[in-house]
Amino acid sequence: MSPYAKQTYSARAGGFSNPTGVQLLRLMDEKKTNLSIAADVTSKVELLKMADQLGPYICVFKTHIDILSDYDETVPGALQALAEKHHFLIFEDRKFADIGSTVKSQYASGIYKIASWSHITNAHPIPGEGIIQGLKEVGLPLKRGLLLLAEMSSKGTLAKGEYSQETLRMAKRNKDFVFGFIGQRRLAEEGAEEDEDFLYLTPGVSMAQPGDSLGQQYRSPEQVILESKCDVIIVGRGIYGAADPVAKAIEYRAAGWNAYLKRTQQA
Ligand code: S5P
Repeated sequence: MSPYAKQTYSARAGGFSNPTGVQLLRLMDEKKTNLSIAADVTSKVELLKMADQLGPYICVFKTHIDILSDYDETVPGALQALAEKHHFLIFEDRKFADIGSTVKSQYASGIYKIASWSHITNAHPIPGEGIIQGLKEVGLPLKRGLLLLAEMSSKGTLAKGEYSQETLRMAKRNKDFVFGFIGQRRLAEEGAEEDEDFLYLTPGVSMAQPGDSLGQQYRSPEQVILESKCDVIIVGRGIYGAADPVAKAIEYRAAGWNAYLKRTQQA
């Protein structure tokens, strides 16, 4: 088994240089949760209500801020206040994918000014390493952290094989800023043991559905945490689409946490 997957989250914190990565690892053990909610709603009232109601059960609140139809500049402050109240990190799932110079402006400026309020964001490695450099110049002074999309949950994804391998190598060269991946399994360089620790945040999680009509593919919390040795389950419709989202979040949190306990207790 991966040498890192056997360890507790907080024991792994020492191997991380990015402050957001360290904070997340410690927070998960303190709060006993490896659940992230994908809050894909289009109204700010609903978004903030979700952050307040589900906040106690999650480690990361994942947003797509550009799908809000009534966004205004009070939203980031309100989200930050809830992050402090409930002790979670905010992850704007922006999926940057342009040249370094452009993503720098997209991250710092525009209507959303993502870097000013989101602890975590993510990027596709497709443009090459300049995308990390550009985002880093904005994010590192603010102590932010970046995730690279190494693999995707959707059917037919091109992010696989050598693409994922090169993504891992890019992350290794930028550990000050990149603390993990969006991915479906832990990665090691081909033919080698895992030699550096990263956090793996994994979407495509549902205990009820195998997928949706647009190519999403789901696995269970056990498959993600126990079999694939990922660290955080990201759940969207499986929670906010339920009749009682709080009860569902409690269920997913327990499933994710029990799988983690089993994994760390395995000899
Ligand atoms: O590979 C991916 C990467 C991401 S970040 N597959 C995904 O589904 N996501 C995101 O996770 C997606 O943008 C959405 O916000 C969430 C999954 O939502 P669900 O409703 O299918 O659980």
